[in-house]
Amino acid sequence: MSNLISYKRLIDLKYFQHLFSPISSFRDYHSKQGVFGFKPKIHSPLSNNAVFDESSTSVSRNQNPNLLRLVEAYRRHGHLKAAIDPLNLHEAQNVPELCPSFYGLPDVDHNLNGILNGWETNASTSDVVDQLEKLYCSSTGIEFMHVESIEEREWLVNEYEAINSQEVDPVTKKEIAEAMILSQNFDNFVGAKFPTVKRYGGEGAESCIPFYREIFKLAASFDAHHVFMCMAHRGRLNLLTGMLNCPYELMFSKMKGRNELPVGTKGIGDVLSHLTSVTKLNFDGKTVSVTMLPNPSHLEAANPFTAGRVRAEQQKIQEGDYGTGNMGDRVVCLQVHGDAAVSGQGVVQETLAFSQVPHFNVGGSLHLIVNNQVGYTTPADRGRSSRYCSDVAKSIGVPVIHVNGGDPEAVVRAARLAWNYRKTFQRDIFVDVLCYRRWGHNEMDEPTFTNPVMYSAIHSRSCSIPEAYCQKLVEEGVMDQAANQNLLTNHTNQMSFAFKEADSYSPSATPTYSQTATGDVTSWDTGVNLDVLRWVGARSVHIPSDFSLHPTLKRGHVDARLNKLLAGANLDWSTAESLAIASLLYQGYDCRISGQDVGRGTFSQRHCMLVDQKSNEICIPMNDLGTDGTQGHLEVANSILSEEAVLAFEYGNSIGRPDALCIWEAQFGDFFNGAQIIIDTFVTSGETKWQLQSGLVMILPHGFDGAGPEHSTCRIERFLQLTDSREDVADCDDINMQVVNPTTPAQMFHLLRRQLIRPYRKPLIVAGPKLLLRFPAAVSSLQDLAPGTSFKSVLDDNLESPANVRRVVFVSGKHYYALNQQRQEKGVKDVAIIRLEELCPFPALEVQKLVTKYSNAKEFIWSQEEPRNGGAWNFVEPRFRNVVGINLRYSGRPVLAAPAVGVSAIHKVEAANLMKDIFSS
Ligand SMILES: Cc1ncc(C[n+]2csc(CCOP(=O)(O)OP(=O)(O)O)c2C)c(N)n1
Ligand SMILES: [Mg+2]
Repeated sequence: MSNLISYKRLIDLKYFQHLFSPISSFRDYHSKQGVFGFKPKIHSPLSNNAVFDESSTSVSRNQNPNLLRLVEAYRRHGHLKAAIDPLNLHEAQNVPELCPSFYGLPDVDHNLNGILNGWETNASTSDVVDQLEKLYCSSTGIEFMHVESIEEREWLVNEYEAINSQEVDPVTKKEIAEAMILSQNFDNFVGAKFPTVKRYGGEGAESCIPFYREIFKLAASFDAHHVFMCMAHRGRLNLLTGMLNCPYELMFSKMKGRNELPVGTKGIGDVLSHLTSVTKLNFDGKTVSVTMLPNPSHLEAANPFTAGRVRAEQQKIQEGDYGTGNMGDRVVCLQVHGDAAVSGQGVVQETLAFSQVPHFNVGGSLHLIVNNQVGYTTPADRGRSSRYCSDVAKSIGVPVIHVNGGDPEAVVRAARLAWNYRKTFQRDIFVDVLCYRRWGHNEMDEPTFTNPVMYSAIHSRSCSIPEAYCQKLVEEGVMDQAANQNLLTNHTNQMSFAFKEADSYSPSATPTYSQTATGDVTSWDTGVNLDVLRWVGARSVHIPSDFSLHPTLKRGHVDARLNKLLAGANLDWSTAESLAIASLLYQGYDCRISGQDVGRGTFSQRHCMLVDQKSNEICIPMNDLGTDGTQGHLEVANSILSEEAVLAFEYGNSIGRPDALCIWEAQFGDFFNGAQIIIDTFVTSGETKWQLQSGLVMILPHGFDGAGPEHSTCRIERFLQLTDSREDVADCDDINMQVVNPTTPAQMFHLLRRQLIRPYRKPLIVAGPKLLLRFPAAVSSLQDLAPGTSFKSVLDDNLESPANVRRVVFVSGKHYYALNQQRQEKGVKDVAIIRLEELCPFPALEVQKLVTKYSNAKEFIWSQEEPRNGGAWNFVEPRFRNVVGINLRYSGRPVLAAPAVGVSAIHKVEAANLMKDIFSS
């Protein structure tokens, strides 16, 4: 629908009301009432305001359609002509739609009421064009006509035209100039003192500093109490020291190669350009906390992590979907991107894709693109297929403001518009600041090898952006040259002092969660009173009387669970998982389970979220345990089909809510590898690099059942390789993450509870069940969950005569059941099968005890269903040899290029061979 038609339709009030009808009709997520962590948005934010003056506005619009078309053309296409490149490298584009003659408009007077903001009287066509050129084709170009909602577009027109018609006040001008000149001074100082340090300076992009300042200032003035931000390397050090109170002593100490962590801290630290800060800023008596989160070098990976961290904070203070007000009013997400990275990295799209999705929405993120028009050596036309580096924003229909970084006041206006838009609509918005990069990718890199024309423009500039702006303010009488010089001298003195102090600087401790794991191996009583378990178990399937439950679920889920609880036996996997979660909720802990289709469960096993068969309403029974409000809450976050961004979001959430159980489940185990970046750079190494403890649980359905190369394995070998378990001495609790392959529901129950009961946090990687979810032998009793019970890292066999055992088979995961079944069928009595339920930390002590127990055994075997180059073999073999002191024989599939064969007949032969190897000799 063209805008013209849409405006005409506005005369019809019925159509108008239809536009503002509940958004839930478009995105109803099954629930009109909402569930924990999601409140349906019933009214659009402005529905009570008169955005349109129905009578006069529409009449004048309809009386002068050609003028409206011209004005609309500027709003739609003005950015194509805007002077947004400070290097002026591109020829101005001729845009025919911006000529009055295109619409047959003579230069006559028009009534502008309702057509051009702030112009209520008559004006000539040429006056209108002048005004439109100023608004839409000077230092700022805005793209917003792709925004779906007419209400938002109207708002944007009004707000943009109003903000861009205002003069920036002299106080702000001075603050802009000072912030930029100090940033430049920092770069000059560091350049002189540390000529070989890669600082990825802010030179050429200094006008981003006033952007940050304006956002922090607005946050404080609107009573937002926390901004969480992520950014890559460019200008990061300038922001950290110049505005975020990162001590110069710390910065220079790090530049001198010293550790940013206090002496005695167990950790490896991170590189200079990943330094972080947590600080409070004060503006006009109002404060706001700003946290610069850590990030890995993998560009853009920190975006979803930041969003998850923000959402955790929002839950903590019960904002928006968790309580009152709008999401994002008090906790704000700011993401800073580079131009090449934002166009190239898929995680950007994934993160935007969930930005408006229930349980992932943070009330909109503010995005700044530090667009220096080059990525390493790659210029824009090689770095993307789209016109703008920000074009991914259009996939979610949010506005983009392109602004010339050479005009810092325009950048500040863009910041204001972005803030107001996000605050009003709780949606993302992008500000694309076009600037330049003074040096090569880093300060020692030679940029003219590859971009001579761009760098000839950069080198021939008569002065820098901060200098040009200060000069302008001096001419305007806003700034005093001498005072400016004074400011610089003081700043340089301050940095010189810090430079000397840096050698003796001792960094302060980074807060860690409660306690850190020790060098012990501990066991935790994670059992629960049986009456409590019966109660919460029954409530986990208790639904309101007027709820229309699917008959199959009534029988197979609700009644079946109640019967099992009554009998206290045959508890299946899903019941044990529910009991773990529900008992934690009962104790007041919150839980969040996220991933694709987790509410029902990929294998239709979980059903912690039930859907009314008549109304589509959702019921999450575990959120009503009948405890009079003392219980915690379960958030069921059925996610978009992403692994990387969603896992990073959950990791961020787990960092922000160490007091809550946070579970991410992959649809099938192997799909985790879409999130490998997050696993490598956050999950496995976040604690050692940044001292962040995460108790995130990753459930990865695993097991060879003939499903083929994919869907068979969670590549447990890769997780084991990523641990810092040692193969020469026994492991302890203080390991970077735990990797388990539990075989009974009770074991899963204890593992989940252990995550919260312990006073420290470690990520838990679970090779999760598929077949075992409903396997008759893989069941537990209530007694297995009783007080005094706990997770067992090794499960011994229960043979009557251990002394008769001649062969001990060590195994991990569901393969145990196949071996056991075969043993029973063959009546074998002298083969013991021992399950390693926890692979990392490697349970050397328990294994050693069992080796002693089966002292007459002649052979120790490792049997696995995975190919030899997969599974746990390469991990356990040296540990058995070096730590336990026995040599294992390998029994399993031969090496394979893919994890599993795709031909079921071959799979069956292989499976039979595994049994033969153990029991036929
Ligand atoms: C995922 C990933 N791939 C490659 C790199 C190597 N790298 C570091 S910076 C950079 C260029 C980034 O360009 P841009 O996003 O425009 O930021 P700029 O350096 O220009 O500020 C590249 C390719 C990286 N850090 N991360
Ligand atoms: Mg760049």
